[in-house]
Amino acid sequence: MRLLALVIAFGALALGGGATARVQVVAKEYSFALSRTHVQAGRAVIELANFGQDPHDLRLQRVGARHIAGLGVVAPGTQADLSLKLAPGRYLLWCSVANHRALGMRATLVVSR
Ligand SMILES: [Cu+2]
Repeated sequence: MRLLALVIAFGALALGGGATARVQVVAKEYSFALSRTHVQAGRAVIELANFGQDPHDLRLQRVGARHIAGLGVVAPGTQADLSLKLAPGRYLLWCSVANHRALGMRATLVVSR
């Protein structure tokens, strides 16, 4: 019963206005696959999960903005979370290790208001 109450409370939170969007980025040699490519503006947690055999990192930049956010290198078989606030726009995500971006480790995330 207590568990059910918790589940309901969590569901209400997830539907509420201040919900945090979660996006998982699966990194492999050499691709970035996003669990979702559209989120609402606001708080977000982006998880970089390294399913590959080499270290990878994450860079994220809103098109037209100068600031680049990101995560340091994540070892194979591990993951890391980046918490941030996303303004509406189009974001480019990529791995900045060596030439991984050119090899295909890039993706686009659209943030709507
Ligand atoms: Cu990489």
